[in-house]
Amino acid sequence: MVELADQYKDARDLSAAQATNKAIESKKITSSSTTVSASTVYENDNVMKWGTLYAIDESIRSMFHSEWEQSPWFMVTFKKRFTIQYVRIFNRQDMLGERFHDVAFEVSMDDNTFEEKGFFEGPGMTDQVIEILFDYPTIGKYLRLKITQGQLNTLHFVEIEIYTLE
Ligand SMILES: [Ca+2]
Repeated sequence: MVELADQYKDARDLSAAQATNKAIESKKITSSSTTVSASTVYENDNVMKWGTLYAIDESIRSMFHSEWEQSPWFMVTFKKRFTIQYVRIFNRQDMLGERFHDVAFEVSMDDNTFEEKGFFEGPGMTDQVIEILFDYPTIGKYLRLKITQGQLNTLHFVEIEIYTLE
């Protein structure tokens, strides 16, 4: 695993490489290839306002928001196995971006055994775009984000994008 500063550097290097080298081709997983779930949804499961689908609706005006709990999580289930290259999170836009902290990015083949492949210590900043470059190769069918520190947390962000090698 690399430090955050290195991850940003790597992400920039990656973008530069992609611009000049077509051999490195990453592809965004489309929402039609995924289902999304979470430990909880804010305001007593108010999915119309805070539901998991708002994390993948390609709008930064809508947000997924969990309840307050110790280790809230959000999970993306793919229709098939992918080699995940990096994940981009669009943090909350209006305020309270610091609530996104100590987030483990875990990958699984079977929804049973998860392995941590990236970590964002944070705390995040409001309106921040966070990119987590995964160890290579990271192959999986499930991707889970989970807050791992503290007693009372809520997990929220406006959008998640997952990029894979095909
Ligand atoms: Ca959204």
